[in-house]
Amino acid sequence: MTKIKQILMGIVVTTSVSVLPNHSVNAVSLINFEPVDGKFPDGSVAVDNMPITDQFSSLGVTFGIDRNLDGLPDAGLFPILEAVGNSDSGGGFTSTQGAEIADTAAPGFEERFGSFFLRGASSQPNDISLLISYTSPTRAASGEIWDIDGLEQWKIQALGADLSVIDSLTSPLGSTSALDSSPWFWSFDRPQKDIHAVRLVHTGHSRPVGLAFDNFSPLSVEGSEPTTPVPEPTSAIGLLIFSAVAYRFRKGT
Ligand SMILES: [Ca+2]
Ligand SMILES: [Ca+2]
Ligand SMILES: [Ca+2]
Ligand SMILES: [Ca+2]
Repeated sequence: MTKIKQILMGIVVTTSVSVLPNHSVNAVSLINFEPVDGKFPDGSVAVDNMPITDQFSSLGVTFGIDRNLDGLPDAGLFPILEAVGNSDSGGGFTSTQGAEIADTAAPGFEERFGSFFLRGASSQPNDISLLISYTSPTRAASGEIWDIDGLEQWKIQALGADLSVIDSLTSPLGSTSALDSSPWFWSFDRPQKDIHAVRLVHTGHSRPVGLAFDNFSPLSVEGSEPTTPVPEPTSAIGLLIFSAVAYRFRKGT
């Protein structure tokens, strides 16, 4: 075996072996703001009106408010955990389901909404600019804004490494959609992991205005995850190259 062939074989074998175990794709995680046994992943007890910051940092994301739109969380401003239902004066949105009931999902959406969601720091437009910052950039994400009605409209922005906008989605205008007390699903699915933060900005003319945010999938588009691990195409390519080189070597060419 010539030296070059030995090196080439080594490279191909290394490539194949290192690629093969990487078929587990993204971990499936969904932040629906529903505590497990009353608690969030950091061990804190979930209660109505509590500020949400780093309770989900074990999943690689932290929550803040970006009032000045610089891509960084503003000191002292936090989104708020809100209990479904009209239990206190600090609420998220007004539902017109039957009567003026606060924070209540439309019929058929109750289970999807659960018991908690995320609202803004106040009902002023700048105070509901939710910012989700990543520890490591992601390729994809999805989530829901609930109860887009009246003059409400949103932009969902993906921020890059320098915290400038690299991708943007626009919600329907409230008055032209049927989203009262129900979710509007949005998602980013990009070719590479270049999303360093996601920001929600209210661009409509509703005053005052509320944010109702739920079912955030930080690392993938919810529902797109394969249920069984499948080998990546690169594994097959690696094996093909390996086979070809091995065949050529065996033939002594
Ligand atoms: Ca800011
Ligand atoms: Ca409530
Ligand atoms: Ca409340
Ligand atoms: Ca929920």
